[in-house]
Amino acid sequence: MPNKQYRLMIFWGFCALNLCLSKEECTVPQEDETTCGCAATSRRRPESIVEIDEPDDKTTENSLNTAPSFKYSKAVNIVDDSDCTHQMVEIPGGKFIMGTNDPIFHADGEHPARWIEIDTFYMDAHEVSNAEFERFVNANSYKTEAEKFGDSFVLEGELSEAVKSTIQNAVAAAPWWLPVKGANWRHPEGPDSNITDRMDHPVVHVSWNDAVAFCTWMDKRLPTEAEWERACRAGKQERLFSWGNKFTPNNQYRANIWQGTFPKEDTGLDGWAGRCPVTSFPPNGYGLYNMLGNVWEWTNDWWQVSHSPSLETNPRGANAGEDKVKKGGSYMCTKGYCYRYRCAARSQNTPDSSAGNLGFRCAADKLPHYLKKL
Ligand SMILES: [Ca+2]
Ligand SMILES: [Ca+2]
Repeated sequence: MPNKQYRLMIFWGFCALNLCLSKEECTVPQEDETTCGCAATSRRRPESIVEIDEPDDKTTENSLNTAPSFKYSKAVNIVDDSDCTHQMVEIPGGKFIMGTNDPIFHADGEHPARWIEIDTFYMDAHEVSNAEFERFVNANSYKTEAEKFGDSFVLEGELSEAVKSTIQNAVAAAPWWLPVKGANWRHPEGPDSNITDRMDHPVVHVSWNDAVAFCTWMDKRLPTEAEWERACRAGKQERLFSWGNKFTPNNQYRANIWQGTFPKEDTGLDGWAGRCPVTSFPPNGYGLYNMLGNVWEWTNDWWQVSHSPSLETNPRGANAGEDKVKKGGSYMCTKGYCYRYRCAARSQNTPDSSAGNLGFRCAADKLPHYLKKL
């Protein structure tokens, strides 16, 4: 029943907003760096995995979300198979400026600012949740790539000491990422974790291939990078964020990122240390939640870093490549490490890669028959 779904979304949003607003401006590290490890969690780059010389300091403060979280039982969040909570928003077609002439990361190909023309399309109002992904898995007996490979990348600080002690390798460019056996969407922080109380959180440890399978089953598809950026900008021209250029207007957080010293401690000043429910924080001008922050989102495009400055209509990225584009940054981003929670920012991973800060949302040319217009 769409009404029931809509009420559920409003309820999530209301609860989350109460917790997330009225926080102080975050203090951001000023370190200038470009290798935050955003793109380091790739399966097909085995040279990026190195042996850990010595066990890390066991006194490292665990930055797991220890704040009280909203409790939602599975039963509350699982609806009939005929029901789909994943509402979509109509994104108006037209011209907009994609990219920026003031790139933070030149190597990422954030530039140049160029005019793009996009047809009207539909975008999921929020990141795909665990509840939604579970319905897909149950209906199709689907196994994610992380489950087939047997592991996925998890932030070290989120692991229990027991799991951490079993790990011998780390990502060379970003040693806070550990390949963890048994980490997958049901066990996002390793085999001794679960999602029972986080069914309204974004699904993570899903590869691009998993995301495509889900969207296809939902009679949807992944957005192109241009569509994603159009949706992120929500009609605002040449702004850093969906809402403007100030990250915390009126001292209110609009996105879930990291506060504190990365990767040691996430103070959760924005209300969340770790991932948050998919309808937390105010939506952007198009009604889309968490386009920036919370989890990175896969797009359909192959990665490329040079772009034509000329007007393009419905661009679809490179014809082929090794990596797919992901957008929006995640709860692990800070200004000093991975200042990529900006609409123009981008990063990449191989299509079979997965990590604890990488999810997705779907797009569609037409509203699927089972959804009603918001
Ligand atoms: Ca946060
Ligand atoms: Ca996001």
